[in-house]
Amino acid sequence: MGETVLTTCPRDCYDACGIAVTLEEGVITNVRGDPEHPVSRGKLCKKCSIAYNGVWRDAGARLTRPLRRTGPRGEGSFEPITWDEAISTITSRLQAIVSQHGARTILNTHYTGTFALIGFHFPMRFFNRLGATEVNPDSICNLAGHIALDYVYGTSLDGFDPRTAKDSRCILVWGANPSTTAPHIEKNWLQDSNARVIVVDPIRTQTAANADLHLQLFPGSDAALAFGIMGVLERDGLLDRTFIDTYTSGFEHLHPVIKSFTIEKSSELTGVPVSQIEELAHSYADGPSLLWFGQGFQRQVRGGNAMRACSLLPALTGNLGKPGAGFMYLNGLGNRNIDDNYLMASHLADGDNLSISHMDLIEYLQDSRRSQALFCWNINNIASNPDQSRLKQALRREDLFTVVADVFPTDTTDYADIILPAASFLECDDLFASYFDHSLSAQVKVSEPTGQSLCNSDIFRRLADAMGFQEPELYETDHEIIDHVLEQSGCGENFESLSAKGTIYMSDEPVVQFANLQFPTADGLVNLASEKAESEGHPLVPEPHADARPEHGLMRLLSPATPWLINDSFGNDPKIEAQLGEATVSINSVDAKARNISDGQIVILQNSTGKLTVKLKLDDHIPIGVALTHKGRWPKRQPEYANINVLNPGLKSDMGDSTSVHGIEVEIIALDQVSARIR
Ligand SMILES: Nc1nc2c(c(=O)[nH]1)N[C@H]1C(S)=C(S)[C@@H](COP(=O)(O)OP(=O)(O)OC[C@H]3O[C@@H](n4cnc5c(=O)[nH]c(N)nc54)[C@H](O)[C@@H]3O)O[C@H]1N2
Ligand SMILES: Nc1nc2c(c(=O)[nH]1)N[C@H]1C(S)=C(S)[C@@H](COP(=O)(O)OP(=O)(O)OC[C@H]3O[C@@H](n4cnc5c(=O)[nH]c(N)nc54)[C@H](O)[C@@H]3O)O[C@H]1N2
Ligand code: SF4
Ligand SMILES: [Mo]
Repeated sequence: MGETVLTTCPRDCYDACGIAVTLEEGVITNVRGDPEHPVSRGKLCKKCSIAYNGVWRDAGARLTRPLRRTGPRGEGSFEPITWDEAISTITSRLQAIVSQHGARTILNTHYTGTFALIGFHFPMRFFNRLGATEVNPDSICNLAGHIALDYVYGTSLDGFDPRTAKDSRCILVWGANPSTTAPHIEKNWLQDSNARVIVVDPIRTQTAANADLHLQLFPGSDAALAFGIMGVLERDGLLDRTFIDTYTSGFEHLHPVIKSFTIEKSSELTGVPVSQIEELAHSYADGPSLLWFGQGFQRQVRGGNAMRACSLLPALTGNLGKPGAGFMYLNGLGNRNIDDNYLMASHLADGDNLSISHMDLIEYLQDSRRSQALFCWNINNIASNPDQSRLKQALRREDLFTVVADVFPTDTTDYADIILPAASFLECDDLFASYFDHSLSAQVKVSEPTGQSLCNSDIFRRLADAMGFQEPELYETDHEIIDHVLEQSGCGENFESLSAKGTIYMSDEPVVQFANLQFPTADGLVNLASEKAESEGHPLVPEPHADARPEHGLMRLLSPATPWLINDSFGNDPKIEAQLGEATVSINSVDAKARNISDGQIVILQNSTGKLTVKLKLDDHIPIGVALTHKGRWPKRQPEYANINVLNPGLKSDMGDSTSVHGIEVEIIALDQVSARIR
């Protein structure tokens, strides 16, 4: 009989599944779900069952040694070097850059390759000390929504405890697609609940299809829908006046906007029938109701305004501060009494460290006065960032020194001067804190790092040492950090006891969100109107906005998650690639007919940013004017060396200069029509 070790999946996923790894004589033979884990209940998602027993355990597919580039940037020609050579090459170059150009010209890009606490945060200690410019990680994902919620509630990271759903009569899922992005939560929580489930999404996702009611609005019209709902609440006497008077401020500014916007206008702008807007308003007001804000709907040009408008609903209906009520965007570390400033040693930054948006990365890379070096770790920028062709071009700059740390040889590592091999989550001890609930889990090392790969923290300890940095925070060991975090959290576990359990909850009973009805805003109330927002260039109250529909035959292109990939991770697993098949775009047959294209045909998606060849699929559940594809393929494994981000102009949303990737517009043309044009 083999040995079983419990650990946790550290991907950027709501589920945070418990994993049981089986070993025979110290060798991993199987990676599967932990039967005792409350979310995964013995099963991993299909992508992880394949990849964790496939490419993640295939030493031949991994980066196993530090590498130095030998050919042109992007070509992928490298030679192995020792860690000492790699570290000394990097530090001598960084030291020269710091003295000649300043540390700010070193750009630090990173995101959620691993979302484990140390693997995600510890390298920031090095960059904070260095004084590098951070490319704000959330600006490629969810920053607009964070800022919006902050204006209204003073926090975006204090979400509901999902266990409170046992007291809910209604669960409203707004712009999230758990059937894909949180498959176990969809099955074991959402479908399992007795509450009425309502979904707001332009796509008839499986979550929407399973729901009791699906409002299929046009992308970018969420604020108009939210104001339509507010109109019904007002008209039908469903506003909770006592709650509004006691716990909110600014209603006098909001009320005229609600009154001046009609439900019919909301229906016209969103494409949602009046009856459905009324039905949603009545079900939601008849709480207790939960509201789950996904990250999809704020990736729009006015995504911040949309989040702000939707986030008024809990306060206007008194769906706060009681069991079964509340909202959730993301649950932050504070719910576990964990301080991310400690994890990142934020105090090592001298207060002057620059932060820029991913939407501005290319502009910085094109300017040698603003960028001399680029670090990429926990991120595959070429696959996930906007404006892929221009990004590749920018990375070819001869005098830009690029260092990439990854587990696999990605498109981005192909552009590195030095590649550093990172160990996988199966090879490092760490902790994991779910962003959907209030749990805390152990990530347990089950095997030695493959080849010469190192955990992220070890890589940056070595770099700090070679740079001659003295601060003790840079050398705190993983186990010292784990012990400190567990103690601060007050969970009563040490790493050994937590590892034996896998996952624990911080309390036995569900936590009531905002139980004391005090909000961390300036006045302690829910800010229906926000002077802070106004002082930062936004309207005092959110607006009932809807984006203009695309014109001149263009279509709105959405590229959310696929069930087969997690961002761009797993895009190199052959079995997963076989499941994905060739890249497709799905549209309504009405749109296909108007363009004289048919199911299965090869088409070109194009706009002023780029073009991509894909196969057409017809799906009459997709609204007219909308096209659906998915994110995450590895460009270099595609026939045109490009994925969907080759079409992404990188427009900024209204808050935080954040991504508006779901605001892309494209023309769709049949391949033979294109060649006819060329001839
Ligand atoms: N078109 C389009 N583009 C999008 C989106 C979209 O919806 N549509 N979504 C956006 C969103 S929401 C996000 S969050 C971003 C995500 O974009 P990324 O952060 O680039 O995606 P990931 O796949 O999470 O992780 C990136 C890399 O981390 C590596 N990695 C894994 N574990 C480790 C580790 O322990 N150490 C190191 N050093 N590396 C590791 C993986 O191998 C992978 O190459 O993409 C964005 N891009
Ligand atoms: N399988 C899988 N799981 C993942 C990921 C993955 O790549 N694959 N990525 C992870 C990451 S990084 C993140 S950020 C989360 C995100 O997970 P979610 O919060 O679920 O967000 P998305 O899947 O990006 O988009 C959710 C939905 O938003 C819809 N949407 C797009 N535009 C609009 C709009 O204007 N209004 C409304 N109401 N809806 C709109 C899309 O149709 C989509 O169904 O998922 C995580 N989980
Ligand atoms: S990616 Fe998500 S669903 Fe899949 S095993 Fe990891 S945590 Fe679970
Ligand atoms: Mo994300």
